[in-house]
Amino acid sequence: TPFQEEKIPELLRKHARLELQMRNDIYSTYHLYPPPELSEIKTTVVYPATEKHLRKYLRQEVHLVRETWEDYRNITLPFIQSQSFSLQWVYNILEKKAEADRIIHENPDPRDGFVLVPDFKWNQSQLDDLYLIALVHRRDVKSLRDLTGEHLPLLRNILREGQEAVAERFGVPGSRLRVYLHYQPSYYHLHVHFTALGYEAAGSAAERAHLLADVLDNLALDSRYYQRRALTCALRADEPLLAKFREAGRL
Ligand code: M7G
Repeated sequence: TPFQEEKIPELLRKHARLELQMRNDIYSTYHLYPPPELSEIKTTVVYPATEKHLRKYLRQEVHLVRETWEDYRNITLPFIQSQSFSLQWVYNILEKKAEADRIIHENPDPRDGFVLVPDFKWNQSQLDDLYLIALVHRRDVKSLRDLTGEHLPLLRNILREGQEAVAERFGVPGSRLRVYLHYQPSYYHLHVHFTALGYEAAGSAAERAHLLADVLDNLALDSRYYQRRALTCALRADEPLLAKFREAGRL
């Protein structure tokens, strides 16, 4: 986890063991062994893990695919319907069976409402790597691809209420937040990522992140925008979906 600023002096002062590597003029390098309370490693355990989980966390080359709407219908959709990660953890949050005490904000409307919780990648100890996710209540929207003008009220609620809730709880204004969707996501239940602007979270790069404010504008211009245009997806070399694109001669 990122160091908390006020702890840095402690690292260099009394508790830590320092072993000099080299010194030259005003420069020196050390091996530093921080005391246990300053050497936390945030750990996520997936147990039992499926083969798909193992693949998700293994280092792999990534390839870009341009997915047209026809590709989505003929290749991606049948694939995600046949094998995607279980959404049980999402339903547990929506039904308050898990993480209920962590909810930052909820709009309970079944159609246009959502729940905002800290992402499990964030330990909430410091704002540098602030990361929350908004999970929509409705269960019929898989991803960016399904969005139409019909979803504008829902998306506007997420952007406005999400920003307000983060400002109120964490003191981070909307202008300091990156609010975006992933395409492709790992979990096909619509959700929106909220990260600190200064934090380059995995998945915030141009080939995967779609800013919610831009998505709103695109849908306001053309209700079927995301059923008309091609979308770029970054697929891992070992991902069966990439093999499907290859088989179809799309790569
Ligand atoms: P994604 O875009 O579907 O995929 O985002 P990614 O994991 O490849 O980015 C799902 C988001 O939900 C990620 O940011 C995950 O860290 C987060 N997440 C996943 N799980 C299983 C949980 C969970 O159980 N609790 C919480 N709070 N967040 C989770």
